[in-house]
Amino acid sequence: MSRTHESTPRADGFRMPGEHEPQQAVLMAWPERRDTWREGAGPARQAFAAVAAAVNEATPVIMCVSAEQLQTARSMLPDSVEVVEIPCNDSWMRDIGPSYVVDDRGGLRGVDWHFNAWGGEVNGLYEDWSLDEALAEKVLQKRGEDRYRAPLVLEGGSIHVDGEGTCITTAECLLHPGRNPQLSQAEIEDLLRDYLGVEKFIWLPRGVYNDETDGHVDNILHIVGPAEVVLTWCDDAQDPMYDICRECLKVLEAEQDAKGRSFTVHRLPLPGPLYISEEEAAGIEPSESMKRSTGERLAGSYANFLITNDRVVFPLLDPAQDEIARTILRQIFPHREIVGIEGREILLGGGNIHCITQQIPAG
Ligand code: KQY
Repeated sequence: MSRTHESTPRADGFRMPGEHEPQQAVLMAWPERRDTWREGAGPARQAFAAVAAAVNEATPVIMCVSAEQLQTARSMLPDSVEVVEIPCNDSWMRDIGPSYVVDDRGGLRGVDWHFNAWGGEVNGLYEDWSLDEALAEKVLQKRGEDRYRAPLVLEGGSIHVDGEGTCITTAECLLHPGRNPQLSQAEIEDLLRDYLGVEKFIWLPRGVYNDETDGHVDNILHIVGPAEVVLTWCDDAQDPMYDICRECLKVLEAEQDAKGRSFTVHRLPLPGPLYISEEEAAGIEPSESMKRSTGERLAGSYANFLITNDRVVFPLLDPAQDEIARTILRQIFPHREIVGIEGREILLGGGNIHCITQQIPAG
């Protein structure tokens, strides 16, 4: 039985753990939208199934699926992946699922943020996000987990935490008028302090170039452990990413985490640059708000990986860079298996492996 608490996680002694901490399961949602996923979402389903299989070897996966897709999903997923009937408007579990918080006594609760399709009336990507908005509560109810309803529009991909009091985010996203225009930066920090149990905020100026989420932090940087991050890096001075990653590095070098430690910053090469091909663009059904045209720059990044128990599952995006990224990740995570999964189809939808997964901590 799930109960909604009127207090806040901080008041009740809860905090959001880092992704590097132990996990009991990983949530995902099955892709269907024809204006996000090409060719009726068939290739995306293969990609999601491959990610689910790779994650499931380290951590049990729970896949949320609409009634219409139950049979297809069941037939494409390993038997040990749990399939539950919970529909969504699109399939970015990081952004629509609960952000889990834990306490010191093994307690586990979910934070249910408001969701408005990455910008609502201002620049949202679709008009009806009611199923996405309802998903976190349905997941918590189904699992019998307690809930906090946070009075803030926020996607899980727009924050990273270290579990030790630090939150890294981007000003481009959290201060965008499409989210919480009535709140100041200080008021947003106050709410995040209460709902994530953090003390210290690091505000990166911008996320990856041409990212339709308004620069989610999870596409440019990943916290890999206390005071240690990977940052997407670009050495081509002609590329818009050149300045963006240097601005981020400057902030990280000038800041300390909540415990006063300076950051170790590992650089991950940028794949590509990657662009939508004519064939890919032709397979996506046109819609009002999501524009997909031939030659458009894709917001590809190796930083969009998932850390899940003894594995790191990262997107393969560019044969010229994939092995370099894998080698760097191996050095950063010597005790975890580094598994690469084809990420192109997920990237065409506007995100990658971190964006389609949401870990449930061990609690
Ligand atoms: O970056 C993410 N966490 C999600 C990407 C959403 C893309 C919507 N088309």
